[in-house]
Amino acid sequence: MSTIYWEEEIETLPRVGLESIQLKRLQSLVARVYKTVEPYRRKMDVAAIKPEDIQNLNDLKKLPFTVKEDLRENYPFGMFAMPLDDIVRVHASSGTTGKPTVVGYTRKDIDTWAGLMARALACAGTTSGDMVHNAYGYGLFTGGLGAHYGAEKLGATVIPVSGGNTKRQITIMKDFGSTVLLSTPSYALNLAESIEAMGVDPSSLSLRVGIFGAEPWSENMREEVERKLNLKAVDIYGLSEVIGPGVAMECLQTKKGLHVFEDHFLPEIIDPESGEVLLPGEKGELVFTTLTKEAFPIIRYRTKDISSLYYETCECGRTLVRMEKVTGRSDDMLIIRGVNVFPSQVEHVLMGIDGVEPHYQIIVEREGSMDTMSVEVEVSDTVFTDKIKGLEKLTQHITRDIKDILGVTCRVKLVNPRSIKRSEGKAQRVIDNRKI
Ligand code: DLL
Repeated sequence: MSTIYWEEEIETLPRVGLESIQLKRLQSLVARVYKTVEPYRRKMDVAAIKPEDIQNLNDLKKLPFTVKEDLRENYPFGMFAMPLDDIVRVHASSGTTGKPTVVGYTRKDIDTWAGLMARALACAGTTSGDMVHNAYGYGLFTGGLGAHYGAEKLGATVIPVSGGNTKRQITIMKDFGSTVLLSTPSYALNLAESIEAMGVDPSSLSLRVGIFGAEPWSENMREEVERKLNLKAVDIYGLSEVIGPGVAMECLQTKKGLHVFEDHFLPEIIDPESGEVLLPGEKGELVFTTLTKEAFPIIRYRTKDISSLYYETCECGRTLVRMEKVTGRSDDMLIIRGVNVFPSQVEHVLMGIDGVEPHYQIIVEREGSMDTMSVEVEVSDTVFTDKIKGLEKLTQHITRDIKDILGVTCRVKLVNPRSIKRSEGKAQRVIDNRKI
């Protein structure tokens, strides 16, 4: 398979060249932010760091971290580095608590972002000949418009279908001949299920590639979607605070780790407890510094996403560092009677068991001083018509595998096919009823 590049020179640049670009951009960013964004200046003054102290890339770690709380305190526009007059668009992501996080873009930022999304699409093998079915939500969420502008820049034909209205999506897919599907992985499954229910043969569709992201998904989930939709599924990562989708992208060649577009976003992995920078290959929290954004630059933003970085050159020829697929967030991690559990681990176990559908929900309760975890899992139609004995056996099988692999005892409840609410965007996997 030959590699399709959007910006071959930069994507394959030897590391020395790349690092020299990064340093220049970092120095100019820090100088600008110190001058124009009061909350950064205050933090740097407290840490006694001046822009001139950034002499090499290693000096990045002298700079204070930025956390979601900083954005909340300066809501809505207090961390913008440009006057509102120069801002041509805002997006926002809804937090679990209180106010949304607001981010802004200048005209140049929008153009940079479109270029990065075009690069991401090309990384997944998309060309100007593709019919891009964009089922990421349009609106304040960065997914829809972010992907849209990138696909247009690439010269592909975009279908701005957004999320929801699933039946109509399938008709469009069939009639327009969609070749590339963009959606959350949970919505891709929802689509797959409806395709089956409508009696459409997935191989009669023209889908070739699925570009899925915005939420964690396991390798087993990848196999499931690839099989059900008859396409190759690749992972796309990003977050509003950094730019939106198009921060890192898996290549179609290897589907092993996501290339970070590090000429624009400098990644670090830190120990979430101590804040210390970890070595390549070590797992920890991802931290990003933007190098080129005008309106909303961000320095050492703690994403809470868990990953690791590795620098080996990829078979696809790209020299850009790869990040391991994000399997969870430090704040998604459930601690059940002292055991750390990520929803994606539960998903991985479930997807490996026959008769279980990829629809599940984890419910956490506190009984007295004890935390309990229940997993509600949908079973397939064939299993559901089985005798009670078969269902009991399946329940025991799931309970045992979760215990063996995750080390935690949970209650498993099998539920009717199609009874768990389907996602149209990001799926809600965990219901935490603990009042702590
Ligand atoms: O989800 C941006 C995006 C849109 C990415 C479309 C990919 C595709 P936010 O709504 O700000 O932005 O949410 C960002 O979603 O910190 C991760 O926890 C999670 N996330 C995003 N991509 C992935 C992924 C968009 N590929 C938050 N795997 C991030 C796992 C992901 N988690």
